[in-house]
Amino acid sequence: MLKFYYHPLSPIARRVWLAMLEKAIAFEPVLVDLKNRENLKPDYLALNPFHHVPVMVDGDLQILESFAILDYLEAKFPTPALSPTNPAAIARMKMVQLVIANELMPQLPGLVFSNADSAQSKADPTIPPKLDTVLTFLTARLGTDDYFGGDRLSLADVTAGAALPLMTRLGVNLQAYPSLGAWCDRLTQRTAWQQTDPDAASLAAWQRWITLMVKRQQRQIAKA
Ligand SMILES: N[C@@H](CCC(=O)N[C@@H](CS)C(=O)NCC(=O)O)C(=O)O
Repeated sequence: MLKFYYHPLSPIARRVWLAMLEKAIAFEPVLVDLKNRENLKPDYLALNPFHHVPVMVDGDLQILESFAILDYLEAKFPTPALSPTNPAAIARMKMVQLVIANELMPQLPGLVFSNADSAQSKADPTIPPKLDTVLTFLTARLGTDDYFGGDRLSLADVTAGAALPLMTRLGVNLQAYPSLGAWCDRLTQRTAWQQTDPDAASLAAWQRWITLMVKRQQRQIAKA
């Protein structure tokens, strides 16, 4: 059986988790305790020398990098399809996936940090300009469709959907992006999202931990 090394609060591991649930793939979950640095132990470093989750093990095959895992799952378990076959549609899907990875995710620690005292309050409607650029791009990509690929869920929704609904829980207000807000609501009604959504206490604990990490990093940069 597939072995899935993950942490329940990792939005990157959640991409893989969501895809497996949507495809009804059987897997054995292995929780990697990032807070207690289990990912720095030699056994885990042998699986992923970059000490990240997720990792997928299928027999002799060890796969790191969430997008490599998603592509493997799609090739091995093609039904139900989470990837289109039309070249332009594939390009549009990959574009959203990579914008999430390269433009949105680097903003997450800063959002966690700046909203550390107001998680879930949604009190502050201010969207930083860099985040606005991503949300405007995603709004344009979605258009009037239900999903990024049209009327069917794809890896673009899985990737964006592992991050954006979480960001709204951390205080990002999507009021100015109503179609994205409706898309978030559509996803969070799905069983896979409900099964993987962190509870409020775990989210708050994770937020405190990320805040500590960001502060530690800032102190190290100031010392250097
Ligand atoms: N490019 C990697 C990034 C994975 C990643 O950054 N995972 C984070 C959790 S969201 C992690 O494991 N952080 C712990 C660490 O780096 O020590 C992927 O897509 O799989």
